[in-house]
Amino acid sequence: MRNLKKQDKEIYQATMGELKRQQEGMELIASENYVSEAVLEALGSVFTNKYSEGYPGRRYYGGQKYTDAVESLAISRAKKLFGAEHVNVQPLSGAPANMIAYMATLSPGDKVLGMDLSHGGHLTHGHPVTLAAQIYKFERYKTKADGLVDYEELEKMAKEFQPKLILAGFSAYTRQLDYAKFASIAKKVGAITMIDVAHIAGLIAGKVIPSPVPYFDIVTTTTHKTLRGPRGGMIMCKRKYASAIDKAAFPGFQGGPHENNIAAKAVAFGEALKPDFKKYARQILKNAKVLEKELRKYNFKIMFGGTDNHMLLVDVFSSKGVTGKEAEKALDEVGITLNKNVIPDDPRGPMDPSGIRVGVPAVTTRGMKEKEMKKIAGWINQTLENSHDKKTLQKIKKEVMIFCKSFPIYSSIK
Ligand code: DSN
Repeated sequence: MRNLKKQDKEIYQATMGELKRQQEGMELIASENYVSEAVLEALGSVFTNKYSEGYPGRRYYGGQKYTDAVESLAISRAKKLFGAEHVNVQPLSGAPANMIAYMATLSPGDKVLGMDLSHGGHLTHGHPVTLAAQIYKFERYKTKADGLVDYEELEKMAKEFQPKLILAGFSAYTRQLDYAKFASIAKKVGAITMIDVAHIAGLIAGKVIPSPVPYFDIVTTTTHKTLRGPRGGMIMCKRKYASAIDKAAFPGFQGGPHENNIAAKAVAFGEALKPDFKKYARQILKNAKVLEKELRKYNFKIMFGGTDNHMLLVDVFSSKGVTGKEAEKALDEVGITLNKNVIPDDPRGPMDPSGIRVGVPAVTTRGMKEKEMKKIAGWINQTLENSHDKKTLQKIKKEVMIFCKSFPIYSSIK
């Protein structure tokens, strides 16, 4: 980054600080990952200079030879990766992707049945603070005590509520969804089906968990979580919804697409099509399982009955007497980054909930395996059992830093 270094010391220093933080810290935020240097290069490319409203072959401005090429490649690679009938790679991120999907399928006032936030759902699936909740009418289904979605209740709610759209997908839910059940309930009430796979897109692409693509009308995702691409969104859908989705993305909801980001998506999809990505996805599942087993040994209460994907929701308040906020802070102090999270029907508030969410996609990218998961579980336990003991936290911090340095990332960036 020699130009940045010469021209803008403040931004250069902040960037190097963040690089060091990522290199020396243990990243356990379930929605984060490390992209390849090729993805970073595409993201920082000259495509950032270009306006390209419209779609390949039908743009509003001239000079689209290369933007058309990268966007077409991104689309065809995504289609191959997920077996989707239609793909739109323009959504700027997950929240816009969901808004675009709502806009393409619903009219103001229409009803949506989505997953409750405290049971693993996402803000954009109808939380009252969002714009979507002001435009559409959301009802929310929950999970049962065994951690699985309550499909009986979902069917009952669908019959009573008569939603136009049934929404599956999540931000903190750790179990495999029964896609066929969603599709059959939706069919009974004549609802459109939508699933937000932002968290598990990489596991679907790596073919280590079942794909919802054949079952759902609309599939939204981000590209920067398990899929290990640049920050961004994407929508896949059945041919029937293609034109409505494209129109809702542009001109309905967004302006000019970010072609540098789309180029980086194409690079990431190219990587995900390679056999190594399957190995990566398989290792994510193994790592999450080992982490679950180890944390149980330390008497942590694991929510939803365990994990079938890349993350765990842990009730630290009932297990260790520390709140989610205290746990996040103490772990931050030792260089382990994760987020506080509500647990189902959390008796505590969202700013200081009972739980933490722990994810393994980033550490798996660094090459950490089962053996390393055992160490991580040990550090989490030690930290939370000694959260007020500065000396112990300092000792753990040093160990975590030395450990992370032995799994290097971005060593060529200076
Ligand atoms: N931060 C992302 C997640 O964790 O799901 C999106 O909100």
